[in-house]
Amino acid sequence: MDRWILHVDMDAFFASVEQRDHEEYRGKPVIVGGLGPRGVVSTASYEARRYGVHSAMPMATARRLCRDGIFLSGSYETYRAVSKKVFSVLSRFSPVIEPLSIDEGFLDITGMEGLMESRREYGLRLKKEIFEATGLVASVGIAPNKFLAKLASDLEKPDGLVIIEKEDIMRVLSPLPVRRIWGVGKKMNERLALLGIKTIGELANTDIKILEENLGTHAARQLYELSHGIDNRPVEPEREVKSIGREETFTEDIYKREDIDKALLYLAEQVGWRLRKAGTMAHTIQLKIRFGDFSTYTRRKTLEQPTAYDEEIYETAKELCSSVTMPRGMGVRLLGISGSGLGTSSEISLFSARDTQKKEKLYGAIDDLKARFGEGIVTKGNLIR
Ligand code: TTP
Ligand code: MG
Repeated sequence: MDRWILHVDMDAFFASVEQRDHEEYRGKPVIVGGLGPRGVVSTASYEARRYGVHSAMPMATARRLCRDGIFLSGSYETYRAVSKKVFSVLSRFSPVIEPLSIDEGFLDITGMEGLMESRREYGLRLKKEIFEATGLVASVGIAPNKFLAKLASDLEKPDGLVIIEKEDIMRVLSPLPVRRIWGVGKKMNERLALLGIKTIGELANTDIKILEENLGTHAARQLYELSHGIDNRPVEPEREVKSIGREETFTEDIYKREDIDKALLYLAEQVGWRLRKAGTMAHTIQLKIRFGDFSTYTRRKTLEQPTAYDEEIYETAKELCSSVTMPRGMGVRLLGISGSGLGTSSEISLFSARDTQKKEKLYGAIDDLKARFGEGIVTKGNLIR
């Protein structure tokens, strides 16, 4: 049976929620992100994108480009609640859903032809039901695989619905820049440019041997397949993300306990922020430590209750760290913290609801600050205690 995959991605998600909730923002350039001196843009409404504002841009640049913009720090708790509603609509459309982030996911709709008049009808209905449930607009792509479905949902954003039929694959792919291939980042883009390959069509027409020689077998084969629109990855409901982590190699090895603790706190805050951003919590905390001689140790601890809270992650990491014996006279070259055994917060808030609520409030405030001052500026322990 032919596979059919649907990818759905909300349009200008955070900004659209703000416009939905504040009539006075509608039709105006709305920019959500860190409002402090080092803040970055999380997202911008399509009105703001016309001024050249986009995600990950320094807020200062956005302010310069869009003087009349509405600048907001946003509210993560609200976005997460909306996200839940979106996914509950999705669950009515397929039993096989792979969430990719707070506002996008894949649905395997293979063999569901019986349930719909056409694939277009299916896509339209899904968009309509999302709108009815949330008041927000989504873009949808439907194609024979994940790569093409994700690409399709982006082709006519906002309010897009693009279906890529088998016979259209190469016509759609060929003119697109290689950057549009999922997984081709800046570096790969540059390496391909050195080979004179700019478009997906050019990549598809390049001898696989040349690719293998220049990019390594693994990457070459993968790119070759994707450039021909081939992608056999299944939609994997369980395997959303297995772990969320962050590590740091220091420019100079660190020796002092105090500096190690500081680094651990920084990492814990980053991991906590990322967990909360993904709307999840971790049951197991892992510490990785590498010394000056490159010897590397990992230690893990499974907590009684999952966490997305900075100080719990920090305390656990500190405990794990003290269980590693420092080789004499050796400094620490790298530290890493990650959380695994992830669960959605809805499963998790069943535990000690009261405690969780209190903490969620506090962390809502911390995340607001982070959004305002940028992820880089950490609130440090002061706020937590
Ligand atoms: P995206 O789906 O990448 O962006 P978007 O929904 O705002 O816009 P588009 O119409 O292009 O899909 O990300 C979803 C949300 O995740 C976004 O609204 C804000 C958040 N986000 C960040 O906080 N930082 C980022 O760098 C990106 C890309 C997204
Ligand atoms: Mg989106």
